Amino acid sequence: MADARIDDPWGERTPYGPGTDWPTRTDTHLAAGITEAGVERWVPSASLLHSNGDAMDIAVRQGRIVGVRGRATDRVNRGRLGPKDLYGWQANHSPDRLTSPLVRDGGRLVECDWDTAMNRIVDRSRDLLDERGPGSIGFYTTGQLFLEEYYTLTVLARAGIGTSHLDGNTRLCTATAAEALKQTFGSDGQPGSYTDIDHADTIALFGHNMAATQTVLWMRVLDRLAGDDPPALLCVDPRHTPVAQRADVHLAPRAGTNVALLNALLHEIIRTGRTDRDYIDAHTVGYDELAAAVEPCTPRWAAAICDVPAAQIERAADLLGGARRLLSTVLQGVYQSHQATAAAVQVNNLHLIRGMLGRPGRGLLQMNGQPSAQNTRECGANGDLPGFRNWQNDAHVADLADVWNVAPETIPHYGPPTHAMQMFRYAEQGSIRMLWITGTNPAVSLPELRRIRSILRQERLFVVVQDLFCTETAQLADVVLPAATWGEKTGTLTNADRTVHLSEKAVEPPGEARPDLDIFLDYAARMDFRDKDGGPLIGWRDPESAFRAWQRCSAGRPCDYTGLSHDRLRDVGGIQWPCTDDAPDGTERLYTDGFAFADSHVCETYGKDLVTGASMDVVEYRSLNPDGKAVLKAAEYVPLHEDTSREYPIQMITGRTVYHFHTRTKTGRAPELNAAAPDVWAEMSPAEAARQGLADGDLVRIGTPRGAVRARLKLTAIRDGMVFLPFHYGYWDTPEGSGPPGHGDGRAANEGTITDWDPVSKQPLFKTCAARVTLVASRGTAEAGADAGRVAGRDARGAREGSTA
Ligand SMILES: Nc1nc2c(c(=O)[nH]1)N[C@H]1C(S)=C(S)[C@@H](COP(=O)(O)OP(=O)(O)OC[C@H]3O[C@@H](n4cnc5c(=O)[nH]c(N)nc54)[C@H](O)[C@@H]3O)O[C@H]1N2
Ligand SMILES: Nc1nc2c(c(=O)[nH]1)N[C@H]1C(S)=C(S)[C@@H](COP(=O)(O)OP(=O)(O)OC[C@H]3O[C@@H](n4cnc5c(=O)[nH]c(N)nc54)[C@H](O)[C@@H]3O)O[C@H]1N2
Ligand SMILES: [Mo]
Repeated sequence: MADARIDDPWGERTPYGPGTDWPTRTDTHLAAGITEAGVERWVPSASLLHSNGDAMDIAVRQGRIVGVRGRATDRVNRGRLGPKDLYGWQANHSPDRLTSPLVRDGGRLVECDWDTAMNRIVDRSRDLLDERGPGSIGFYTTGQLFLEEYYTLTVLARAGIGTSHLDGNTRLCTATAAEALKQTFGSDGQPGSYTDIDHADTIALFGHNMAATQTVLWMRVLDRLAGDDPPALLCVDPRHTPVAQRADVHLAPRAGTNVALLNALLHEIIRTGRTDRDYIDAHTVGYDELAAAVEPCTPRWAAAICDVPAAQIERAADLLGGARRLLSTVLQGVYQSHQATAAAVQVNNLHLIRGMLGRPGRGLLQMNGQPSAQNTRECGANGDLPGFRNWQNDAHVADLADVWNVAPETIPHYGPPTHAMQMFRYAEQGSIRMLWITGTNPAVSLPELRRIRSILRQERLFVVVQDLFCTETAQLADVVLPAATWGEKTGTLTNADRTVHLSEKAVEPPGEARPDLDIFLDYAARMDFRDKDGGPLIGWRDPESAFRAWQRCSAGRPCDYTGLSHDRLRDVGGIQWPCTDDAPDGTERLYTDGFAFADSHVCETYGKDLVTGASMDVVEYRSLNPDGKAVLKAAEYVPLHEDTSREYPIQMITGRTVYHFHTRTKTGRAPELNAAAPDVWAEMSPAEAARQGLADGDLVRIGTPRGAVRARLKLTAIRDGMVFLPFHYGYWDTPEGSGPPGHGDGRAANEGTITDWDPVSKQPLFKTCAARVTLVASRGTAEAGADAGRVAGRDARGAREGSTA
């Protein structure tokens, strides 16, 4: 089926009706010349290239991965796989994998042995601890390791080093999902379940291009749409994505106006009396304030802000207000946009005032993006404490100290854990002097890259990068550690609907590459971290014992893992947490019976102001929410920080294509995926292009006050007044530097994005800034034609992805 699934990412339909089981369909891709009979072993795993948690088995032959097969018995995908799942594994065998550590000597990175590399890190850590204290060391991790690894990293950073500077790239990804859940329900934890798709009569996607980014989940929706009694679909996205193409109502607002739109939807639902008063009274606080806040937010008011016809907003409100089983999903069009948390919380509010939670089809998915972002958050590797503990609650800190057998003062909790954007600020200002980066490529993925590069290049900052490849970030490091990855190490990962999967080692890592867990354990041993009785702080040695240590830490918390084990996950496949003695098969939906995590003794936060981000204290929380109910929190719309101007007349948004994962370190090395989208492009509407004097295929420059990108222009169905850039493409294919020789423009969308973040979740704004798009060379001229061959190949396929109508 090789290229078929490039041309059609979703494959054949298996239609089904409401309340029935999603049929199975087993997707397989094996390397050329290999048949299933030739596979020696199938090793259980799950996808590491998105948050959907597609269960799969890895095909092994002669010590090499030779393909993958979806697991038909698993609750998540029932056998299906997406294009990245099918082809992405080939990156594991890429000849340019890192196979030994590197250290910087005389300005150059040179190969060395593990002792040399680790000793450099340990020496620097000790010096810094002596001279400047724990606040001089920071850790920036990812949403792509395994639970066992995050937990180990958290213990060594928070209790070993004693630093509050530990965060994940989940800050760029789903910090807002976590924050929105905390603000409304008191704790992180996905309320809904993917099985809600099987029951819903209405599905609403807010800023979520599910067709491209959770292809298997979209197959589930497509199969419902193809079956009896299909659900109605609402899409809120400024682009005419494949989701928009299937929608009954598509709202395409100006970027950054989600709060205005959602307030108008809430206004209409309340005005027309389609609220569930009994549910509101029994389970929520704050309704009167919410109703008063959205009272002036008429569809006409929002229409002027969002530039969406008022009648369409009313149609959307009808759909949402009339639904009996409503499932909503929210993702980066909200989380990375202006007023991120405020907007995401309004979707929670929508579900609460309609009583649309905790029943089949009545679900809410504040989505994740990365495969194990959920674990980063649970384990406290993300700027929270492990087990969704509340850093403001001394009893929670004491309990954690007990689990780790350290004094409570050892765990920094005098203020909120440092968020990633602030960590880079501290590194820029010079208080952080060592930054250990694991499984993320900030030299491409953080906003305003010129600034990021200059921070990472500083002589005084000691940078450690732990990765599979010599990425743009690794090239700026002082020490590079070669990591093993998916298929080469064992661990667990939890998807966006709380389903935990085991991913087992199938093959040996290349050269001297080592699992991230082994690297962290090695560092902890060399640093000789101790607990308060002088025993080793970290007593585990392998993934299974690390998992057991985590189970103890999770016990009694919302994300309780005590009923799980590697063995059970191997036998059963995916299981949703909480999984305990009382709920041995896991928990399909949270909040079927009230909001226990919102109790002031349990909750992960006492809440924040949605507009300013100011934190509340326990006294304020208890007076607002004495009985531990869900909190309805209103937010007023505030205008964009960087809006369009005469000089920068176009809104710039960034995002993804179905074929690539982030900075393409894996998908760029899988031939089918790379060929499908080999180079950067920019999308604009035909009318906007005409206004700017541009045409399809032109080479254009997208400039912002911070930097510029050169890209081929593609005319698509997207709002006028807007340009879209995929953010996948890092350095040009030259060995050195960030731009092609001869001109200073880059290829990464983040050359132009802004250093600005949501006041509540601290998630950066990748989806709202102002830009100017100018012609570099017309299509057909010599300069524009230099890479015409590649561009033609991409366009033929590009027509099926992204927003092309
Ligand atoms: N193929 C693929 N799949 C992936 C990934 C990948 O890199 N490639 N990455 C994974 C990860 S980590 C993540 S976080 C997810 C992200 O998954 P998505 O959130 O679905 O992806 P994006 O393309 O970032 O953004 C979604 C949409 O937001 C819209 N948008 C932009 N601004 C606004 C706005 O102001 N309001 C609204 N309502 N919409 C707006 C964009 O037009 C875009 O279509 O995907 C995951 N899956
Ligand atoms: N402009 C713009 N910027 C964005 C976004 C956007 O929509 N627009 N989206 C943001 C979002 S949602 C995200 S999630 C980030 C993603 O941004 P990044 O995290 O920077 O993206 P990746 O390319 O996934 O980087 C992961 C790195 O980890 C390495 N890796 C993979 N597996 C392993 C492993 O097992 N161990 C180790 N040690 N390393 C491993 C990979 O080789 C790769 O270099 O980008 C953010 N940046
Ligand atoms: Mo993400």
